[in-house]
Amino acid sequence: MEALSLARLRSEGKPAVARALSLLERRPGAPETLALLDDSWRQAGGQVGGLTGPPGVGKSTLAGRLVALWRQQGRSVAVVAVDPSSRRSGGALLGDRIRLMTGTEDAGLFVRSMAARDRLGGLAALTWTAVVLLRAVFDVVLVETVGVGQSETDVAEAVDTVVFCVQPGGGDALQFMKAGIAEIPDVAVVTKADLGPLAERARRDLSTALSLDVRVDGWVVPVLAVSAQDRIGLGELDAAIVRHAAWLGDGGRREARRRLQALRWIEQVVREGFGRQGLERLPPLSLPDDASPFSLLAETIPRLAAG
Ligand SMILES: Nc1nc2c(ncn2[C@@H]2O[C@H](COP(=O)(O)OP(=O)(O)O)[C@@H](O)[C@H]2O)c(=O)[nH]1
Ligand SMILES: [Mg+2]
Repeated sequence: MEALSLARLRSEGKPAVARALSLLERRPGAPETLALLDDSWRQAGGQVGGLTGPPGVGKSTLAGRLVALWRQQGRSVAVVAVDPSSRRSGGALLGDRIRLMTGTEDAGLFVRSMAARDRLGGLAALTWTAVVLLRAVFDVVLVETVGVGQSETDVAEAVDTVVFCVQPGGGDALQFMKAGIAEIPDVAVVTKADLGPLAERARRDLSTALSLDVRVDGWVVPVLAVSAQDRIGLGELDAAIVRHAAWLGDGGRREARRRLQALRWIEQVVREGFGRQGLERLPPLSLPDDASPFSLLAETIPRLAAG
């Protein structure tokens, strides 16, 4: 079969994209995979958003609404549901829900779920390469994680804009401060705003929690209330995401963020393949403007393997 190129993914659409993603999973080190990822890295036009927050907070429902909105705007969309538990159900459910909300056969919408890998850390690493590929093909990529443990920081290391979701009455704002992840969200959302005063109170708590820390990057996190059910605040959320994208576009912030993610990804892959000792032997990494992290890793691995 002819090699999968970005041009082919764009012209053949979803079936070719699905084949490319399974290539990433099955043959991550193959020359064909490397070529595809190098090209994707250099043609990274798409915006990448991430939805994170505890299970049940309303992420999938909100994802469905956002996707419908973006499709109405004429933007092509890829959705990735990341489920660190071994069940595939979460992602499949998301797919069903989104298809229900947007119509069954939409060539401009690609939905894919990723379940746990056997090895620790493997899922996050795979998610990132999938995101790199998808953002070269689609206008928007949305990643939904099942909010347990590591996944908040994992999603921050794969996307441009992290939308952090809490629900009314959950005491989440407090937990969130305790967890010390105030640097993670780029946009904060209280879901289920149709629940009334409880939602407004949660929004105030979250605003207060976030204002206690001035972020080093200088971005002021908008705190919004939305209801996916009653379609409240969706336009405002979209506008906040667009504003963050514009902010990232200023002074090369997006490229800097993506380069940092790339270096983290290399470290992750090295840790997975060579353990802690491998990491310690890793030479200091930097990624020049025109370099691809995939080629950098491919050059680094034989050196580590040689010891
Ligand atoms: N009242 C209300 N319920 C919602 C809203 N959005 C989602 N839900 C409900 O919350 C539950 C969990 O939603 P889901 O999207 O699966 O959450 P996820 O686990 O974060 O993906 C479901 O029963 C939804 O029907 C909303 O805007 N208002
Ligand atoms: Mg969900």
